[in-house]
Amino acid sequence: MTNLNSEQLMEMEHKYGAHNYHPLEVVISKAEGIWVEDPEGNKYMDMLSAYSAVNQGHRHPAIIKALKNQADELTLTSRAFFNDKWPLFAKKLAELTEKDMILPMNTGAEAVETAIKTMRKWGYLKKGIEKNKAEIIVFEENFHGRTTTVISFSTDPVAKDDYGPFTPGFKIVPYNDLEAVKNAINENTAGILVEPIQGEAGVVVPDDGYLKGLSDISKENNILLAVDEIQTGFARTGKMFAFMYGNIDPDIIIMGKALGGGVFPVSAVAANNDILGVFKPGSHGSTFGGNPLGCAVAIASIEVLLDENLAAKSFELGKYFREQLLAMNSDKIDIVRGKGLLIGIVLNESAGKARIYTTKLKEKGLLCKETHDWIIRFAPPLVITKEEIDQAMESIREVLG
Ligand code: IF1
Repeated sequence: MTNLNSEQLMEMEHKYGAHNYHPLEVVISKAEGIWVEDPEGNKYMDMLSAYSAVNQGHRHPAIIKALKNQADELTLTSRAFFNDKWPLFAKKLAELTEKDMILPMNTGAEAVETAIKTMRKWGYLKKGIEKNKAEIIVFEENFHGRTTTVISFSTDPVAKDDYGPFTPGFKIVPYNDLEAVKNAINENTAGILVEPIQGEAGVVVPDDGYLKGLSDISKENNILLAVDEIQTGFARTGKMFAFMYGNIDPDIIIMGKALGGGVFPVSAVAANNDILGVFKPGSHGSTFGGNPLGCAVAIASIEVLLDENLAAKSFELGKYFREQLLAMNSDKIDIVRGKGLLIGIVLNESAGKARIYTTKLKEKGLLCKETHDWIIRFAPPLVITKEEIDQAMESIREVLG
C-alpha cells in the first residue's frame, strides 16, 4: 500500500508516465466484484470492466485461488519445454470453442497478429496465392490493437498518424455492407477479419444476417473468416461468443481480455487443424504464451463463466439495462444499442460531449468511459445483480434523465 493520496498519484503519473492516455480523474487502489475504491476510501461501481477484461468481476475468488496455487508451483518454462498446465488450457479452450487447436499468446494485439499470420500462411500454403500477394479484408472504424501492422489498417487518425510506413495487404471496406465485401474479393484474398460488434466504433451492432452473409461469402470464395472476440467474447454480449448470434462457424476465433479473468494477460487463437496446422516449429511463438500461470488463470476464468452461467445472465440483465435506459425517455439520448451487457448510449448533439457525463457519473460513484465524443459505453462486470443495476440507474437518471 502507498500512503500517497489520489492527487499526488495523478501528479506523479503525469510527470513520469507517458501521456498516451487521458484517464478519468479517479485513482483505483482496491477492487472486489463490481466495486472499486480509491485511496481515500471512496467506492465506485465499475461500469467498464477494464474494457471487458474483468467480465468475471474483480479478483474473483476462484481465479485468485488458481493464480496463488499456480504461483506456488510453477510460473514460466517458455515453450522450449513442455509444462503441465498448457495442455489442460489448450484442451479446455478447444472444447469451449469447438475447434481442434489453440495457439496461445498474451495480449489481444498479439492474437490478432497471429490470426493475420495464420490467414496469410494458409493463403500461400493451402490456397496457392502467389508469394507476397495475400490480401485480408478489414472494416472501416475497426479496432484490433496497437501494433504497427494492426494500425496499418486502422481508419482512426489518432491511432494511426505518424506511425508509417505501414504494412500493406489489407483492403478496408465499410462495415455492415456485404456487397462491399464481395466487391473487394479477388484471387489473392486470404481472409476477412471482423469484429462481430464494433466496440471502439461505439458498440456498433451489425444487421441480423450480416455475420451469416460474411460466413457464406467466405465459404463460396475459399477464404477464411476470422472473428475478433477479444472484447465481445466470454459472455460479454449475452452469448459465450458474439458470433453465435449469427449462427455461424467462423474459421478463426481470436480471444483475449476476459480469458485472463482480469488477472493476467492471456490471449489465444482457435481454429481447426487444416488452418492452425500451417505453423511449424519456429514459425511463430512467444516467450510467455502458454505460460503455466496464465494457463491456470485462464482455465479458472472459463470455469467461472460456465459455472455462474454468466452468458445467460449477461443476456437477461443487458436487456433489462437497455429497457431501463429507454424508459428514461431522456432528450439527451439519441440511441441505445448493444447486446448483453455491452451497451452504448449515443447522445443527441444538443446534449454536449460524452466526457461531461462520464465525469458527472464518476462524481456519483459510477465509472464508465466515453468512446468518440458522443457515445457513453456501459460494460459492468457480468456478476452485477439486478438490484445493483437499479442502483446505477438512479445515478444515470440524475445525470442523463
Ligand atoms: C487501449 C477500445 C476497448 C479490442 C479488440 C483487439 C484489441 C482490443 C476488438 C487489442 C482492445 C482496447 C485496448 C484499449 C482500449 C480498448 C478498447 F476502446 F479501444 F476499443 F476495449 F473498447 N481487438 N481494446 O477491443 O487488445 O492488445 O489491448 O490486449 O487503450 O488500447 P490488447
